[in-house]
Amino acid sequence: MSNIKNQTQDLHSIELVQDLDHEAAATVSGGALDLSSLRNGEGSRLNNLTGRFSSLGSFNNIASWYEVTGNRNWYAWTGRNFTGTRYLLRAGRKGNLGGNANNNFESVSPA
Ligand SMILES: [Ca+2]
Repeated sequence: MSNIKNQTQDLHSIELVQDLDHEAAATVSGGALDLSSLRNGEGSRLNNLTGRFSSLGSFNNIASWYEVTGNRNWYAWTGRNFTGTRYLLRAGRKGNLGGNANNNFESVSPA
């Protein structure tokens, strides 16, 4: 089981995420993570995360969409304190979260 917990799932390789903007450019240095409670960036937003968050607080298990601005990848975990299944959120990408990733993120960190 430990190898499953530590496995990183690439959202764009398992087809759970619809890539909304293939032209998104990863030209901004640094970068931040945005999350929203509903698909397509709608609903409540948690914007401009720039550091490690061991818990998303009131946003735990709510995110249904993400956007990574800039040129730095991010990780998101289904458990608090960077536990559970880890997902890779690629720099410059955005998309809806599907399957086990939807309404399941509880901690995030730059990769
Ligand atoms: Ca949601």
